[in-house]
Amino acid sequence: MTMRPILIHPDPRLKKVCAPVGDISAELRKLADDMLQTMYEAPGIGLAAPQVGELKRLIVMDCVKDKDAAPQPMALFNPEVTWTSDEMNVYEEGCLSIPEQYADVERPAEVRVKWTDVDGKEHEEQFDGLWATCVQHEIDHLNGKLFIDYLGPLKRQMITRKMVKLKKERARASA
Ligand code: K1U
Ligand code: ZN
Repeated sequence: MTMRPILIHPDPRLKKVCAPVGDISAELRKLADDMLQTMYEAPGIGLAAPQVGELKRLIVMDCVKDKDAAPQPMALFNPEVTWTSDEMNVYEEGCLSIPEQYADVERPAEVRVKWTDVDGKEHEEQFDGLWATCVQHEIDHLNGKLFIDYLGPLKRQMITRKMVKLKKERARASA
């Protein structure tokens, strides 16, 4: 497994609509493994392929927060929301492509999602709690949408300016 660098906002690749994947090849399975390792190392609870520069419809997640509980890694190819609850939920979200910035985002509390797994098997399941928030955040990435797109223009602009500064500092430090 290989750690992949995570793109930082603003980056045009984070604003693109990603392409569906076809048959699940060994190369795609390796990408899913690399993304899971990258997510665990970050650390994070989710990661979408465009965050590592791959414009493909693939997300990974593990929302088990209890360190003593068994990990529950998931890789979802071509995930699609098929149902959303009327009940909404607010969660203070973060994003590995927008480090150290957090904001409340309101989303449906429960969602049903269908996807293809690493073995090419189709699934459809209902998610709630943090899993529901995370799967929606990750599917948004596949459609070029970031959690800051739910905020007002001033807050979004302030966070974007901070990220531009952070990227300049990181570029200077590694030069
Ligand atoms: O997509 C991403 O950028 C990953 C993001 C997922 C996410 C977080 C919160 C709400 C919705 C989606 C993260 O994982 S940010 C880091 C994070 O939440 C976390 C890090 C360490 C321990 C627990 C959580
Ligand atoms: Zn994110």
